[in-house]
Amino acid sequence: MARLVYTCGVLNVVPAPVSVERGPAGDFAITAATTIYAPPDAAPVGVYLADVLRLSTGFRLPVLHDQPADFGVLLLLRGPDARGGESSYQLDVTSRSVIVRANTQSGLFAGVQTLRQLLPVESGGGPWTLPGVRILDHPRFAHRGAMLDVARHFFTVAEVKRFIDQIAQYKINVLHLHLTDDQGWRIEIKSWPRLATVGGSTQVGGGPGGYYTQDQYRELVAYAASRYITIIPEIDVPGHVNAALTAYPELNRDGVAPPPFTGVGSAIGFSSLHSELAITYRFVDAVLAELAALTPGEYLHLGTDEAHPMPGTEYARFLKRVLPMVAKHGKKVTGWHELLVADLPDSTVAQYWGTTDTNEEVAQAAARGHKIVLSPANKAYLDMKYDQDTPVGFKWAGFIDVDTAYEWDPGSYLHGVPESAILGVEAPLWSETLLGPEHIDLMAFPRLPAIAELGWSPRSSHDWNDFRRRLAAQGPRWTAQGIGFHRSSQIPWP
Ligand code: TNX
Repeated sequence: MARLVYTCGVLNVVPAPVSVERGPAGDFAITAATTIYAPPDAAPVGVYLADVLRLSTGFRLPVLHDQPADFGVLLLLRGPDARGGESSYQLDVTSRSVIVRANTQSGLFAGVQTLRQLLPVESGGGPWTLPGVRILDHPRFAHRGAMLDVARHFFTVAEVKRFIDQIAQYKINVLHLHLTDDQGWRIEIKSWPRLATVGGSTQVGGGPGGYYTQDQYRELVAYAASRYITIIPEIDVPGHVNAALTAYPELNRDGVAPPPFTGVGSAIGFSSLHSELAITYRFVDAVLAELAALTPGEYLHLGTDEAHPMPGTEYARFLKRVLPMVAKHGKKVTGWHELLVADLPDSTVAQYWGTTDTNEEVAQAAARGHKIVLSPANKAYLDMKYDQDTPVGFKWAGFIDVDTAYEWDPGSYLHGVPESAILGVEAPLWSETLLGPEHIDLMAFPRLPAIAELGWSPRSSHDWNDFRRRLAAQGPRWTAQGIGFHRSSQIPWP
């Protein structure tokens, strides 16, 4: 692993690339006369780069699609270093050109994110010089996720798009949206319209809540896709369903709708569907059918956590009936690791949220061939407070300052779960205490980039002191982007 040290200074790229070498052929200055070449099948990435550079440098650089010159910025969908598979890229900077090579658009996009971080801070006024380097890079894990809970507090389409833009910079490629919970149902289901109109009408603290129409949701899916991010939608069943129960009395055993729930905390896990009611399965199947139709990605997330009122045998019976519905609608299942008690198709992915580094059920599932996404609550939960002074968040899984978020190895974290069983990592941001985007910023930054680095960078690059230094350099970028991050005392912010 080449250290990220460059003779004219130090490169501060997060996540750390696989290898960085000093380029012998000089630095490249972006000026008003620079052109971007992107062949037609790389054009979206070229346009994205031009937009990003317009915002930072003020230059409106043209994106050319015909014969490439050998100068300027070139995005090439051919001739990359073949080592890394999907999302791998090579970035070469010389005094004549900046060339990003990749096999896929998502690889070019990852290279563009690195390129952005080689430039001076957006608000600095230039000159816009890129240091001469050769970078070879590819991800360690396929799934590098962030989760946003839009159920406890609703976030608008614009707020979710803003979050997508933030996380894309750190090569996150999955956005898991927690769309339903006790406090709100946030996605329009046309065959069960009251889920959104009634179930979505409030939130924690009793505010007006909200929901996404299917058109708005499609807009979010498309926006994420334009950043090479796949949305995994979560419908949480059989627990965490109070909002649905308020909308349809017939989903309740006594036929009486409960009042809306706008609280938090100790009441978590109080609601449940009823495994013996036939309507329960019509409801779940209808929701999954519409959700699958809205989802280009492979997975639907079924929640499956904390269904406390439902006895274990019923829980297994419920899942046994519901799992084949997901397959019928052409999707694979992912869910919180509680679902491992059920008999599952091999393709089922379990998301581990426990706070211990041993879990027998997860280890056995990995041995049977299931893939695991790691979101250990005491490391990766972005809704935990940094320390006792953090104004929002919880502390049930402990305080999580940046070192705690960073100092673990997904490949060897869970006893008996080998690296080959790890699909990736995901940082969940639960929103019981988050009142708006300013709280998303505060809790996600700087910890989300720490989890993103664990998902992308090779184990051999793991180094707290080096990470702190690189992370510190992101601070002024966040300020320039209007991200109100937490100025953790562990990081030497400039
Ligand atoms: C646990 S982790 C939950 C969520 C809460 C979160 C708060 C999991 C699958 N369930 O319902 O929002 O804790 O930190």
